[in-house]
Amino acid sequence: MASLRDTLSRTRNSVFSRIQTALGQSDITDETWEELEMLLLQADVGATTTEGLITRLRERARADGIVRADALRGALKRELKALLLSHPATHSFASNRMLEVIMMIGVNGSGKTTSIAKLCKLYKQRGRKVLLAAADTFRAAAVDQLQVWGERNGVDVITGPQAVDPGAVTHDAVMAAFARKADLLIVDTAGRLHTKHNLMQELVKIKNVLQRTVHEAPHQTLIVIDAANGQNAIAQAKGFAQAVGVTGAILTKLDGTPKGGVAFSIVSDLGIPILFVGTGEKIDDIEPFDADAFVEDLFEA
Ligand SMILES: Nc1nc2c(ncn2[C@@H]2O[C@H](COP(=O)(O)OP(=O)(O)O)[C@@H](O)[C@H]2O)c(=O)[nH]1
Ligand SMILES: [Mg+2]
Repeated sequence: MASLRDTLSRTRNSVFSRIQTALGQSDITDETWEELEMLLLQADVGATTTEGLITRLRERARADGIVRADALRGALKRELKALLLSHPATHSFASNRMLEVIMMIGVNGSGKTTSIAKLCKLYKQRGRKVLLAAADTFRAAAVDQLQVWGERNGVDVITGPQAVDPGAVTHDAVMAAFARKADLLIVDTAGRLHTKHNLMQELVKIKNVLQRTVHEAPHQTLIVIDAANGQNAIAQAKGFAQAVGVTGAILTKLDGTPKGGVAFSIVSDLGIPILFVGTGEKIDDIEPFDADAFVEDLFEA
């Protein structure tokens, strides 16, 4: 199982270690701020979030009388942690609900189905009775993929014939969840249709089915974000959030990208917590997001 520290190595080596160097043993000059800004942008922290960070850091430096660049390191770490903790993740592995429903959304290839398999195992290990709904009916392969993961996890997957209305599959899955006394239903959805508008309409339909059939559902709507998509992913996520609302994010593929700084943009620009990070392709390659460890691992030499 890949550790978070290993996973972040590309982001750390390509950007955050250079931030350490930029905040070296010299006095703070305009160049210090410019370089810091450039590096944060390179890590896909995003323009608005970077600007906010720099402003707060400048204020802190002024207030604390910080003149040496290396003295900014601690202040920067504190600001980054505070940013992530502004929307803290709550990991409710236990639930008092008769049936909890998680709806997974995100663009094609972001890692929805893989993340569902990983979550399925995590929740099952914690004693939950999990059922999966294959509501990505657009591609037959997507249904097969979920079924394979379901079998490996010993969990039932509710499917329909191909090209069936995903709302109908969702409805069947809810009924099956009640009948089989499952206490967690995870709904897989499509990430691409003929047009984007159709996709959003389809997601709204799935959500409506859940709202009609289960009290206060969906209890979580998680957007799966491929870290390698960087700032593009933020723009896409805004579209999803507008259509169906989003309560949290799963940040995948941190292992292969220098764009891990997008985590800060997710929390700050989208205003949602990151619940889990994907650290590889295997079933155990997932970790609950820990803001403190994330920032420490980014800077650790
Ligand atoms: N390296 C890495 N690959 C991942 C991760 N999560 C998913 N993938 C890979 O990304 C590809 C697309 O994943 P999939 O779950 O099918 O995406 P979906 O279209 O959103 O359902 C697959 O090859 C996965 O193995 C991750 O955290 N790290
Ligand atoms: Mg999929």
